[in-house]
Amino acid sequence: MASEPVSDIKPAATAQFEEDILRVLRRRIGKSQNAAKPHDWYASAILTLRDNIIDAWIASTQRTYEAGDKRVYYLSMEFLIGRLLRDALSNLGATRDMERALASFGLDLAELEEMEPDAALGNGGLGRLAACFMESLATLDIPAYGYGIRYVNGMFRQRIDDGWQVELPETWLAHGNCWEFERLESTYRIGFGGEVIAQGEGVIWNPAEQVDATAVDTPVVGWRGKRVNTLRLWTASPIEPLKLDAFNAGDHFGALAEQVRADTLVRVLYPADSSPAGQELRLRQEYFFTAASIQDIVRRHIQYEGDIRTLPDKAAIQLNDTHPSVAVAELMRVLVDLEGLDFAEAWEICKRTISYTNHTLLPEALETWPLPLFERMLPRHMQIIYAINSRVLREARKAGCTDAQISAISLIDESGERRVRMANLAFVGAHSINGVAALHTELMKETVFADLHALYPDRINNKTNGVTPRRWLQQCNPGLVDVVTDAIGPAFLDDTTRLSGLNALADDAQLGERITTVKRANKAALSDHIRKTMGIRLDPDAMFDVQIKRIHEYKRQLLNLIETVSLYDQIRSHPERDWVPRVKIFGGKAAPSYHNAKLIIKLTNDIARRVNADPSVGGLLKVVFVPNYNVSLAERIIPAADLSEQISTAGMEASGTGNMKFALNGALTIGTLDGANVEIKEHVGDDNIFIFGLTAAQVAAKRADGYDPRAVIEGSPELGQALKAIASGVFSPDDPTRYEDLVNGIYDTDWFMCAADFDAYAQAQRAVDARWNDNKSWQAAAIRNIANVGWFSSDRTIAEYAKEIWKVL
Ligand code: 26Q
Repeated sequence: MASEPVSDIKPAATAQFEEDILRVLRRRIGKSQNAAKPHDWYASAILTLRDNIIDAWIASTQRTYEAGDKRVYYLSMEFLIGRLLRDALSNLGATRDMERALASFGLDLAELEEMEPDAALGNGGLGRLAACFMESLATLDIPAYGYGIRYVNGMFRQRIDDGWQVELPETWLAHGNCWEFERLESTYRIGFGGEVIAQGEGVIWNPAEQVDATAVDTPVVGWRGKRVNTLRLWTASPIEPLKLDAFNAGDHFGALAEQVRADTLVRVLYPADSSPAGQELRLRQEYFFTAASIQDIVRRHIQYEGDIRTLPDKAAIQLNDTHPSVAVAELMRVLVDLEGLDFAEAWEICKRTISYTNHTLLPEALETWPLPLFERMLPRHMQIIYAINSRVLREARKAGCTDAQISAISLIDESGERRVRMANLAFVGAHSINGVAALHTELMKETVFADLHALYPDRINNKTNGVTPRRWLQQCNPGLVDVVTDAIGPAFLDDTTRLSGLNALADDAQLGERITTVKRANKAALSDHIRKTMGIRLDPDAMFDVQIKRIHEYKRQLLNLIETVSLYDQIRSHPERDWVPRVKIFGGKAAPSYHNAKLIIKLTNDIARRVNADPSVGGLLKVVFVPNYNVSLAERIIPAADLSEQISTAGMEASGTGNMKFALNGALTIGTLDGANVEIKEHVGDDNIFIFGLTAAQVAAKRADGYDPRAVIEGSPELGQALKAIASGVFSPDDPTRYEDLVNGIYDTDWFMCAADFDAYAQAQRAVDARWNDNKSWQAAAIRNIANVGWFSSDRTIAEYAKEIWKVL
């Protein structure tokens, strides 16, 4: 890495690593140097590095304790971490020493890095944001714990069979996990079901069923090793693992039933990231990890401070979406039932401690639970929710709310089968509710939270997302780091806004060439990888046009595909024009139950098969669907992208964070005025981004006025032709009607307005071509992107949370 000195003299640290690796290999892995297999070396390297981390970790904890600092608790059902070896090495400045130490045994660090499984304990944006935040919290030296679930099976592995997605379990723990520490002493009992009985002044909850939650800790190293924080993931175990009398009586399965129940709780991540699966197990998971986390927080506070009343001064609890919303009721239960506070005082403590981040406006994604299910599983919490609701609705009445407003504010949705609204619960129980991009936050105030916002106008605030520049620039694109360091010095490594120094050099032809050379090398490396893994040959001199993200109709992969088909048509009709050679790269997983998303994957592969085999496009167009898109693949693909597709229907993508990663690595964005694209445009300047299509307000107006997609299609011959080709089976001769319904959906409803935005999108793509042909101008735009997106570092985001919400900076 550019930031580390290169020296021929073997530094002490290298020699120390060599010695330590051999000792670990022998004493902890139980292998001699001769007998060691690659995985043994891999484990030795991680354990050796881990030993280096532990001292800083203990020191960080000690420092917080002695200073009596306030701690941040980030509660999230998902942490999409990816690999940790390169991250930890780089943040500790130990990459070179480890590389040299391993080389002395004839080993290649890069090869060992590839052996590490991705920790994929998340679906997509929300989980990856939690991972970036954990790294930035440590970097900013903020004492923090991430709390989540140690899923045995994380996000499923995606295989493509005959073009279709097939889901396979991801077994990231199959060879153990070198990074984690089980903390048996941090075990809490978690109850479910049963009944609530009155006792004296208060009540007692007698759960019908209990499991133990045990902490498993992973250290999180900040940049330059400043601080090491803890990611604490809960695992479940039965209180009575084996019912021996049942076993002895011959009921071998029944004897193990509790073990199975506990295992099931933490077995698998729900692979849905929008329409919430309403399953009982999901609610059990939510309560399990939330209750364990709240107990741990309260236990720590009382141990250090002695007085539960000072909790808000020493603890800030951030809820990552509504998945841990039950924390509001659980904290109230602990304060009132276990700590003996009166309800009013507990309520103030709860609100001052908790804050909530919203990540979606899609109505179908807002979490609600059937009231009977909630009451059966968490009877005491249901009582507390009723009590909170009556306080809140009285406040609303006093403030002059109408009946309609009251029913919108209520924690219970009474419109059909009664349901508990988790977003309303989080909102009323928190002192801060934030959106994740400026537009998203404004829409929160105008739409889903309008009535709650009117009642509590000071609570909603914006914290535009960010990404960690360590993983998403320094580690994934060392070539670019070298060039930038040569150009403006290394200050940007500690403060990404210093990348702005590049603005003065945007028209420097030499810098432009050097950045192009790095991009070319990254594209060649990606092409190599795709050739080896998929057998497809790509031309690294073509434009790499990339859309990688979860497959969702609102993200409009379909719009991209329709335009691809249209381009294919035009290349064939006008082979004489000087088309820009393009590689269209797609990647992303579909929720297993999301029919149209799976169909879109199949369509991508059907188009790819046809286009890639057509000699008449003469290599001007290639289409690739990269299977099993995950964090590690993102680290390969993003540095190799020229064009970043961020084309969601305006108003629907809360923020996006991929958009930031691409721009930071010098890709230009083609996108709508949605989510953080709006702010990226403001930072990079209108001339350095390709914005097209309806605004959020126009989308809303069109829907209100009655949108007629059929009329739009009739007015756009290119669109009509492409749709006809797809619908008539040009790409699916084996099953000509495969895409009939999908295309009919566009003619009849087109909820996501692909038709409405098609012409503008196609036109923007031709503007992209024109800019690409002006090489100097493209290079300057790429430099201005890199120079001006330093603001989208998660360090900036976390500093804002810390100052404005948590009050810890
Ligand atoms: C809820 C209940 C039951 C089952 C699943 C879920 C569930 C799980 C995950 C609902 C939503 C999610 C994930 C949402 C998500 O990733 N949202 C994204 O968050 C990013 C970080 O803020 C934003 O950048 C994206 O715009 C937003 O889509």
